[in-house]
Amino acid sequence: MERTFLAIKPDGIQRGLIGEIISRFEAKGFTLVGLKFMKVSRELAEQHYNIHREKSFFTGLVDFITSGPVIAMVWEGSGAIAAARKMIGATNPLTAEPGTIRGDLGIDIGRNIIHGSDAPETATQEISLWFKDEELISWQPSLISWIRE
Ligand code: DAT
Ligand code: MG
Repeated sequence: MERTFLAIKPDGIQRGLIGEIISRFEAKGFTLVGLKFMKVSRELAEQHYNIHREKSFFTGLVDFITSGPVIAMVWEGSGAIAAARKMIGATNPLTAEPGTIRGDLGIDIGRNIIHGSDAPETATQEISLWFKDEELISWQPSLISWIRE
């Protein structure tokens, strides 16, 4: 079963979108296996966005992600990584499709509400960067047979 790392960014928290966002992944049928409400250190933010270290927007991105609390989550399900990316939508909310989180709820690339792992390798890396093993809970929702054949 595939796991992906998702984080509701400070703008999503400030705008009161926690419930709206979590509801979408619950309704889809993915299983929540880890969640924490946390203030992100500069060190964690820089590690998380290490791939963008040389980009012009890197400092602004780290400033933004450390500017207020975030919700870090791990969700599980078949195809969860790619499906969550689809549900999140394109990086720029202005061009993200309606029906996606960014397309429905955002406007600005620097305020795009949510992060999602982009591939199996990054999902594994990000989950271990943000969560200790004991913070992840393996469980079977009792209605799973109505979601998965
Ligand atoms: P995504 O979050 O869709 O995976 P990414 O990995 O390319 O996008 O970039 C990480 C974050 O950096 C993105 O969510 C918002 C910010 N960002 C990306 N490109 C940007 C740009 N051209 N200007 C400002 N911020 C940008
Ligand atoms: Mg990315």
